Amino acid sequence: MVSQKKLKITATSLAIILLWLKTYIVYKTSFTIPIENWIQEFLLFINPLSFLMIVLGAGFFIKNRDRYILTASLVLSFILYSNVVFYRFFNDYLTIPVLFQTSNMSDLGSSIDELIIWQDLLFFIDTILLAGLLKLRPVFLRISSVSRSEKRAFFLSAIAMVLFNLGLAETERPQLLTRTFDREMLVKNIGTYNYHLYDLFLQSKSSAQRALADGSELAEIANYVRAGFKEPDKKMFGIAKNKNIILISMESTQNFVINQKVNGQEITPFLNEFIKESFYFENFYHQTGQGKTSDSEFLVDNSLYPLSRGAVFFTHAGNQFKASPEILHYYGYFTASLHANNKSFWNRDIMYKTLGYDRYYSLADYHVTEKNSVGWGMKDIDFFQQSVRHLNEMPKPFYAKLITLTNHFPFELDEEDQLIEPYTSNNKTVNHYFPTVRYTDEALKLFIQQLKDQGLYNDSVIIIYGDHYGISENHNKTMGEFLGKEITPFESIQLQRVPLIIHIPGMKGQTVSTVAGQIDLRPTILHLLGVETKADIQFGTDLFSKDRLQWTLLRDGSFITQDHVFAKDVCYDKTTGEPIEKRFCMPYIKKAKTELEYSDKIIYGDLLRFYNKHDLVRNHRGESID
Ligand code: GP9
Ligand code: MN
Repeated sequence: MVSQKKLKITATSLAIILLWLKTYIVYKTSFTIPIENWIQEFLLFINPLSFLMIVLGAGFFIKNRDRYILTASLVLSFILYSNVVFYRFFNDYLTIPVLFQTSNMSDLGSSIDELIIWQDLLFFIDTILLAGLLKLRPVFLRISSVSRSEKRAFFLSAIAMVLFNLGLAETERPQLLTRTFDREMLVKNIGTYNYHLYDLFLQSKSSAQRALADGSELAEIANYVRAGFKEPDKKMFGIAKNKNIILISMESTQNFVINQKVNGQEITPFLNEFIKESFYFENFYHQTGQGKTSDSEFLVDNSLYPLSRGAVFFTHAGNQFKASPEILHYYGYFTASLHANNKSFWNRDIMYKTLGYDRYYSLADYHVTEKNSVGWGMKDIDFFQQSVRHLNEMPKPFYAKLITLTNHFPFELDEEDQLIEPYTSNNKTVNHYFPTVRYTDEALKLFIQQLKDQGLYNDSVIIIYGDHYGISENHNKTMGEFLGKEITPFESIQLQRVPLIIHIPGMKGQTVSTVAGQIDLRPTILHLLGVETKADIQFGTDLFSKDRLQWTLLRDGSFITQDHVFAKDVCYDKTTGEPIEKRFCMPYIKKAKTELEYSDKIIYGDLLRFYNKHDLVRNHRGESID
């Protein structure tokens, strides 16, 4: 009765098990995927399974099943192996745009010999084994066929596996697919194969929209923005020519903390003083969407609106833009972004190249230890301290953006860094927000001192802005208690104000109440440096322009004018905060719709590719491009 001792298995299951185990071994040996707890380890282990079940299960419907299984195994092994080779060089996972980014690929091409070693044949060992087993059908193995009910059970378990994986990933990493566009996080949670499917979906969607676009749409948009162009203030234009620009993005910092106390203690003692010697914009709004920090970066550099869903840093990193780093590079500036996080987070490594940054100082450029980290990563004080060294070494003049991190949800802080007591309510998030804001304020104080010590302070325009809200609408009740007023939709919009502080060496401080948003920073900065933007496609207006229209538009279509706020389809009187007839907001409702539509068209259609580099250069030489 030899046959009873035979291991009974289907060819499909055999291929799945081999590929599954191999993928997990490759995760553990060829990639560096940080694992914080056993759930993450478990997710990593199970994440290839559902995809493999579906792909190999498709073989049930194919006549020559053995050949299908072998081909699938070979193709999947090849995809996995390509990722390994790419990772050896770039420390990142493959994306479709990257495959077409020729400069990246030529970097890889020149060192391909060093990246491939003969031991790599091991990556295909399971396919070879599978081929052998299928051919020889050894005595210990009985490769059985599958009945109709077994097939049904198989696919039901595959679907259950997909749901289980996604459900667990969502609890471990909320809003994984809608907002956390970090490749490492995606691979960790949904697995390398599903990640490629997701990437393929994003790619085909944006290619279709791009393919249908033509240059004529740009002409209409150009007419609109140029008609709205406001001349810069003559006194301010070029006032900071050849000075460095130091942009500081303050994580999750809303404007209500400025000149505000908690438990009788100032939340931002340093900034409260610093605004006295700077231009302080008290009606400055963030305009970000799901792309959060990355959206704020996009707004600041491009003066375009981010997208209503997804992060443009992720979905349209292959587009052409005319971002300020690219323009300033042309003017002899060294342009850099400094942020002590994983370089692929928010797809920054790729998007920064697209935006024309000369250098990205990311995690690898910082000495990050357990001691100098908290919450999401490196503590702000240490980040600034190490960043000063980078600033010192940069060619001058530079345009450098520094992105803080400590004041990130869930607002964790080590005991020794807690300079003020938390707020006392039954809402932990709101309570802990204040000590982390206070910590970043301290970090800024030390940073400004270091700039002075290094002789950089007087040669630099320092621009500090909040990237987006830190306390979401879910906490309106506690916020209402803290501020002593009910948080209506009107107040909610007012809470979207973030600090904007512009310090220009030699200029006196001033509080400016113009209604403004992050979209206005690009023209403001370029004009301060003496760069014309008259012919550019941008939706913002110079903050110092005397003719500014008092208006700013948020990504969800809400807007703020001198006298009104429009939110959730209701027009509010700004002085009373009470709803009034919609007709008062009417003229701006149309403008809001047009601007968001135009900006989206530019991004989805990649329209700035029709506004070519040659024009950019001529435009900035002051020549007409029409
Ligand atoms: C991550 C940091 C925070 O690098 O910029 O991103 P957020 O979650 O605020 O968009
Ligand atoms: Mn942020």
